[in-house]
Amino acid sequence: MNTKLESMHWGATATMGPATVRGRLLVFGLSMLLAVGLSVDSIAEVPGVYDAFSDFSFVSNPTPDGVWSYGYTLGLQGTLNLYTTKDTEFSLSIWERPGVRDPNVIKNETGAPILVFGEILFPTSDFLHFHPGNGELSVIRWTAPTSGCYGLEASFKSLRIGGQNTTTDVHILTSSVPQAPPIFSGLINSNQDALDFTGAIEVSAGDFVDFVVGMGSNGNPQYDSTGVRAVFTPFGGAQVQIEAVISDVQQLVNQGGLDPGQANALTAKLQAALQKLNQGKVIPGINQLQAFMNQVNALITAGVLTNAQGELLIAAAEAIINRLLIC
Ligand SMILES: [Ca+2]
Repeated sequence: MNTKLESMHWGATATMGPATVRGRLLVFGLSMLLAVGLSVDSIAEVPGVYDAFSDFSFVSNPTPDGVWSYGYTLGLQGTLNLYTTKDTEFSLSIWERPGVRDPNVIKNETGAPILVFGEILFPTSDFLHFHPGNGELSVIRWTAPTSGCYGLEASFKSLRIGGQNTTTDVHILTSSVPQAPPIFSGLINSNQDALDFTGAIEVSAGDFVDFVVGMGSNGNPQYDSTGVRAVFTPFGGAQVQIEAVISDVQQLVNQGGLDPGQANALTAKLQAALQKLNQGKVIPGINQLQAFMNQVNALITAGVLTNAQGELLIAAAEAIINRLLIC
């Protein structure tokens, strides 16, 4: 057993506790794919999506694109002190302070699960590990590269699968509302406990969102290995625009252009798009909008909708897709 870990209290055992090119170039590429009707489901790197796990950098802190940084504070809203030291114990990629294991931010970059001390499971996807110190909060910071609206999906989860329970407090803070209470706070009090946050967040370029872990209700950082997943997906005002198209469809019913069944079939796709976007899932939302456009085209072909009526709906859906891709 590793003595460094034993002495560092990161929570284990009975002895202690291309640089990704983002933005318009890739947006353009995606638009081209859409234009020729190819599925975009298979695109691994969705433009403008920021994922704490897949974007993790062991090259520099902050990451080379400046979006993610890893550090600690001495209290909620406190000044962020960046971790300056790297270690690779257990084949893990560890950001920490010189000679001090906790607090930290850690990724398993090996592609295979890593089980430490038979108790802490470092997964191969989704969850970075972070751990509080004795009073220090560990922080993963996302700095907004551009202004706009983002869907945020976040989860906190105890990474311990045995032994003593994880007891941590977890938070999401944003600088876009200075000194405001966290937009999310919760307590993890047992192994494999998980807490989820899904919502939309509006930011100006340079604003940050912090994912924070503290030592929890027992005031002790031992056994406090906590996983965090955070995915930002850009969208901008699309929900409001989709609601407007739903109203347009209803208006066509009122005018006698559509029967209620046809309208329901169209509205169902728009509602599904809304649901996906509210979950921060842009590409599935776009797929629903494309299904809506296909159905409108079929209704034009069948003579149910006039060209003018149909093209209005299609233009509205296209505008929403463009906005989703550019925001
Ligand atoms: Ca604790």
